Amino acid sequence: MAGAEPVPDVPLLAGSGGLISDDVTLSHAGRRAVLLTRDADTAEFEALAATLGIEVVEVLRQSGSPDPRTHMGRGRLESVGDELASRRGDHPWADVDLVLVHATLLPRQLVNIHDVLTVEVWDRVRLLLELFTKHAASVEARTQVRIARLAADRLVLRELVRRVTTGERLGYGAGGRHGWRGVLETVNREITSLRRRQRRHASARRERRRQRAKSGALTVGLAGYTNAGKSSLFAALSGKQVLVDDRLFSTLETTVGRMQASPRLLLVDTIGFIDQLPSDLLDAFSATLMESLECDLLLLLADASDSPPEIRRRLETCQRELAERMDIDERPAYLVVLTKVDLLDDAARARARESVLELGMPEALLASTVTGEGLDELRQVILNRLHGAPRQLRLHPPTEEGDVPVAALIAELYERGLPTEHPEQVNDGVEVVEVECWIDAASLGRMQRAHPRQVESVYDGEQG
Ligand SMILES: Nc1nc2c(ncn2[C@@H]2O[C@H](COP(=O)(O)OP(=O)(O)OP(=O)(O)O)[C@@H](O)[C@H]2O)c(=O)[nH]1
Ligand SMILES: [Mg+2]
Repeated sequence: MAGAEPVPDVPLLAGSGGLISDDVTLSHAGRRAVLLTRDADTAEFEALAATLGIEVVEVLRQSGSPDPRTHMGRGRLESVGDELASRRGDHPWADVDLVLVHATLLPRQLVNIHDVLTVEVWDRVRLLLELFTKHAASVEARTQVRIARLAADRLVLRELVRRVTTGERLGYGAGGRHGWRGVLETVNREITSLRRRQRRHASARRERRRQRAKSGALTVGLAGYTNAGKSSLFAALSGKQVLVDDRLFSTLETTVGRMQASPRLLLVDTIGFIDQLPSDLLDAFSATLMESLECDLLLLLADASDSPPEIRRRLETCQRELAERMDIDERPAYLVVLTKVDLLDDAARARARESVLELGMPEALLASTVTGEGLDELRQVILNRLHGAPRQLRLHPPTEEGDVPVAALIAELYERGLPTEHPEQVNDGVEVVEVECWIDAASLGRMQRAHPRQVESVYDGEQG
């Protein structure tokens, strides 16, 4: 505990970080902000802010290389600070109470900028943290977000402690040496206890995954940039309702569902990627993410309605994240799926496909969850990749004690695999029934052992 020391005014700087209370659910909707940037393209950053309901009233650009102390130039910052300090009611910045900086700042830079501007300052990390806090719906996701927030706050606190220790000028009157130290200790303790809780979540998750693998189920993970359409595709293939929204990072937790008509095939929807997601933040979500990435087949999604350079950039981000998270021999086989193709004409589709090939990735499949285009083909390709070609099975009617009716064998086939079409009328007395069915070798073996004489494999694809 910080003891009797007043809790210093960190939250202002830390984007109302984890320090105020256990449960930060501040809404930022309706806030107005000024955006400072050294880059030309701030569209994605502004979209992130808009997702929180924050309006960017002005974008101030400054070219040149970042200042190591303040990122933006000192002079520029001071003029923004003066403008903020002297504004009146009719000023376009009248209601601005937030300055966004389009960069991932060092703690030192964040503190220095705040010293000059004296309003709340968020960099990219802060913005993402707010977004994740808002969207975290499950206990596990909330734990993860809180760890990430505290970890970010801790960096700032360390900087403040360092300043006090080295006797540097202090922008924050409230916290003396003991004040910051006390808060830092509280934060450290809380992180430790949250990490313990998170490890419990992670091991429960691992156990569920182990159980699934043991039952012989195969998993198909969905991955892709945020807003690529993962949850929509998951819902279309599994029939399970999940949150679909045109906002960034709608999904922060992992949902598992069965692929329709293929009971032993599990789909896993999860959090999306974004360029330069701070690794602290993504690390907090690592267990969640890995549940989707450690799969038998990965669907790598890209929004086909993005421009070709944007498609490439986003797919490259996914590739990079995968490479960072998994060794090359652990990485799953994958398919590229271009989503939202209902929004594209033929020429645009061709360009989108071309972008995928340019990255050296395999030919993409096209899909739309709005029109349903491509979904059947996608299901077939998934089944083919996981089970090989469908097998031709011959089901024999019962002849001896212990044998079961052919109808029961068919029911079992639906449970263990997926017949390509439902067999015609079954006459259980006499007739042998031929069925074409996707089924993996292990499941077929189990069936054959359970029903000796009755399940004959006529042609079992290429798996021998
Ligand atoms: N036109 C069109 N829109 C789609 C399609 N699929 C998804 N969308 C829209 O794209 C937006 C994002 O879809 P989601 O399924 O939530 O995307 P996500 O990848 O799960 O997003 P996050 O969880 O936020 O990372 C939503 O507004 C969807 O309605 C599609 O096939 N066609
Ligand atoms: Mg989603």
